[in-house]
Amino acid sequence: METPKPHRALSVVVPTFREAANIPALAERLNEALGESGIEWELLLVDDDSNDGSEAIVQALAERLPVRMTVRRESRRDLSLSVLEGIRLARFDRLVVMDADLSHPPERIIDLLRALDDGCDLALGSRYAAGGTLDRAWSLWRFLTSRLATVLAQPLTHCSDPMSGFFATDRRRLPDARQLRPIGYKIALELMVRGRLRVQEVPIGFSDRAAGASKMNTRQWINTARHLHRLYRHRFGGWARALWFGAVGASGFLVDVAFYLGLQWAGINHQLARALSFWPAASWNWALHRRITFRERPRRPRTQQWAEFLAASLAGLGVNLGTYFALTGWIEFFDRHRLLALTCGVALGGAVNFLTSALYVYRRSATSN
Ligand SMILES: Nc1nc2c(ncn2[C@@H]2O[C@H](COP(=O)(O)OP(=O)(O)OP(=O)(O)O)[C@@H](O)[C@H]2O)c(=O)[nH]1
Ligand SMILES: [Mg+2]
Repeated sequence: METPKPHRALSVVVPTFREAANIPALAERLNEALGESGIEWELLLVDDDSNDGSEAIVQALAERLPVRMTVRRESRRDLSLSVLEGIRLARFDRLVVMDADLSHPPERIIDLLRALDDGCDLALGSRYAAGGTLDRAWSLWRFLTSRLATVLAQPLTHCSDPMSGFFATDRRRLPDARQLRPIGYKIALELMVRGRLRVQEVPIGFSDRAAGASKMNTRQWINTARHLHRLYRHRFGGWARALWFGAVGASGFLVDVAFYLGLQWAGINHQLARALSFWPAASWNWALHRRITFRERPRRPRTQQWAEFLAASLAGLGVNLGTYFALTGWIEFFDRHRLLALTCGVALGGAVNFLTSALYVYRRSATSN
């Protein structure tokens, strides 16, 4: 057998939370995938205090395979911070990061390493690159949310699957951990954006988790949104807030339409449905701005701030409609190009809404009431 070449050695870092059912199969498949390559490897599991018997399973496996587990005992679990911990503790500089649930095929690691050897900083396992596939078991909801997150990350990177959690890299090419501020699940995105890494994508077949339950929940989705917002501000500075404000407004429009149609479906006439659907949509926007867009601004009493935001939204709506009526009523050019008038109204109304929000509703000083 070929003797292991130390420079090709590899640490496989895997964040885990309640993955006892998947760990043995993961270690075995890694052993099969890497065993014949001559690559010296270790599997380092970074566990968020799962308390599900994982530690005992790893101890038993460690008698035959190069597997170890480090346990974080932080008050709040966090996938990205677990991965960073693993990167710090790994025995080798060459790293692969992947999930424990066998969604990421260990057999593709060799291809990721080949791409890394070709000279990129990070080789990314991609579901959406040509040749990549998704599990058919994905629900429509999961597919749509995944695609939405991917689209929102597009201005930050040029790859087709920036939300992927399967990648190979070299620790020496990564930015210093002190420059990183990840939150939640998207550690590859954090490394690529803040480290300005050269990325090469490798298509993979992504399967649904082999066993155990998903750890993705509403809090994690909010964390993903907060993370994206942080990266936007890092990349685009102050403009990112206005951009983000617009994106939240667009999502509010969807809520508006959903309520408008839902209420009519429940038997309410269209004018009343139109008048009612404004409130949940504006409340949705208010909540997202409070939790994400203006998160660092001082917290003020909810009801008062909510009422102020609704007033600001109504003012924005007034400017929006007023602009449309004025332009189409008074200027013949706009009467011939009404969509342009509509766009001007939306832009002006949005600007009014943004400015009143930034300067008043979510103001910096909590004492200027
Ligand atoms: N250390 C740590 N690992 C986590 C945490 N949340 C998830 N993980 C692990 O991160 C990987 C990805 O989590 P998943 O639950 O598979 O997330 P997902 O792939 O988006 O969703 P499903 O595949 O549908 O379950 C798995 O190995 C999890 O065990 C966490 O808070 N801390
Ligand atoms: Mg998974």
